[in-house]
Amino acid sequence: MAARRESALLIIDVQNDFCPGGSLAVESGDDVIPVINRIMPIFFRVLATQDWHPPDHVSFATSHPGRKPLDVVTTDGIEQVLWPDHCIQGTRGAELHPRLETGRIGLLLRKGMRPRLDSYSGFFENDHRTDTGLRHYLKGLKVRELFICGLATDYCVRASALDARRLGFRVTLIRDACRGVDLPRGSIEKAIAAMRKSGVRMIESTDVESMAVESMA
Ligand code: VGL
Ligand code: ZN
Repeated sequence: MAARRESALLIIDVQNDFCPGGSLAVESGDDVIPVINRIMPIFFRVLATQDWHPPDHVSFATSHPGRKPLDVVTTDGIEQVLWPDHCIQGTRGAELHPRLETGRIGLLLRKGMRPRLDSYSGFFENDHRTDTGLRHYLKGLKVRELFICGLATDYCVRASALDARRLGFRVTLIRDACRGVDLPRGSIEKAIAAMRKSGVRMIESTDVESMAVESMA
């Protein structure tokens, strides 16, 4: 149940660069903000991630002469989709969106900080080995269930949800509190299917609200 101490809300990458006007804008990305603000108070714990890249990051097309955004390269044996420069440490684009209420965020975890290694997931970087520490934090607090929301459904939300399942958490995706890039086309749908297959439950934010009412009744 949503209000239990063993469950937490994990907000992925609600940053200016992923919202309209940003350098890697997700269509209607900012529509998730009022939804997330509304459900945050229901949760005993709220955590958030922040994509936080150095200026010459491996995921930027500009770091690979002759390449353009959405090209795929292999670096150090890892397939890397190339993106426009985004979420550069210390820039306005990297800040959490100003309308996102941050008062109840207990942990803000930055990821993607290594110049040559990207990190979509909040748990492991894209080598699937380098640990961000998030699982130890959650384990230490006896969190067993995660409700996940944010940007982008087909990249960082997907990777975080799949890793959380692999690590044994119960995982629920709050669908109307997520938006995706959908590049290449169809990738949101594919991401939803992959998450479902791994055992991620799909709900809407109104379901969270009614669960909380039930649990307090
Ligand atoms: C993301 C692409 C590149 C995301 C981050 O937050 O989903 N996508 N960096
Ligand atoms: Zn990134």
